[in-house]
Amino acid sequence: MEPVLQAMFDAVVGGKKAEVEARVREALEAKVPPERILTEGLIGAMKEVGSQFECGNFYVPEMLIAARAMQSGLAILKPVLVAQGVATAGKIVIGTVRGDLHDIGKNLVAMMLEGAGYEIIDLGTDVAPEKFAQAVREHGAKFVGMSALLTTTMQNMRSVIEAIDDLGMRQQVKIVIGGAPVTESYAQEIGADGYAPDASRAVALVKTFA
Ligand code: B1M
Repeated sequence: MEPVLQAMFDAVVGGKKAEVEARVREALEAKVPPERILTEGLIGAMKEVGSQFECGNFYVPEMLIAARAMQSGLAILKPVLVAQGVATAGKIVIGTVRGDLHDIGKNLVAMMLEGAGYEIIDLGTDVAPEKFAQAVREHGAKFVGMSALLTTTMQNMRSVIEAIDDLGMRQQVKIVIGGAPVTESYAQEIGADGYAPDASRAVALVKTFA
């Protein structure tokens, strides 16, 4: 890994927001491809944070500070990742499901979809099933994207599909799910239309439904 990416990785793990921002700018100026900045410098560091948490070296505050540092780096990268696509490809209601506060992956998926020309209605985190369903109706969305990072909260994805069905709108939307504990077989089990393991494959999947 280039020194600038290694420095960025270390700064995210250490929760050093200003340092992360400086390294992202430096890497962009040095013409490091944005995809490598994202996957190696930023996402790679969050995986390391998760490992440190699992071994008991990090606690929730360290995880939170690292997440904030990562997000400030992402904010600088966003204009580069998001192409100038005109939002004509359809509306997508997206959110992290009830009980779950993790939003970095969801934000990344939203950002990549926006770059692909979709209009994003981002409901945020800890979103109740009824709120997803109401947003589909209110905005006439063609797609729903759900994210979950906890094995406990991924169960709430099923409730969102039921809530959309209850409002009689299941046939008008394609439902895509993702997040670390989510799998293709889980998507099939709950009746979602598809699963994507990462943000770029989420875009590719949504495009197949166009
Ligand atoms: Co939490 N956390 N966390 N956490 N956290 C995990 C998820 C965990 C795996 C850590 C660990 O133990 N190794 C673990 C879950 C265990 C489990 O359920 N199996 C865990 C835990 C236990 C918890 C708490 C319960 C801790 C506690 O309080 N004791 C608590 C729960 C709070 C809650 O949600 N109710 C908690 C809290 C937090 C923070 C708030 C401190 C913070 C989140 C801050 C934030 O998001 N704003 C946090 C963080 C940062 C993490 C880790 C370290 C990093 C997550 C992340 O941002 N990854 C995480 C460990 C890990 O994942 N290795 C961990 C980077 C991000 C780009 O990846 O979100 O996976 P990810 O998204 C990817 C793909 O999954 C996919 O594309 C993205 C980009 O490639 N994807 C989709 C995601 N959504 C998609 C949707 C799609 C398609 C693809 O379609 C719509």
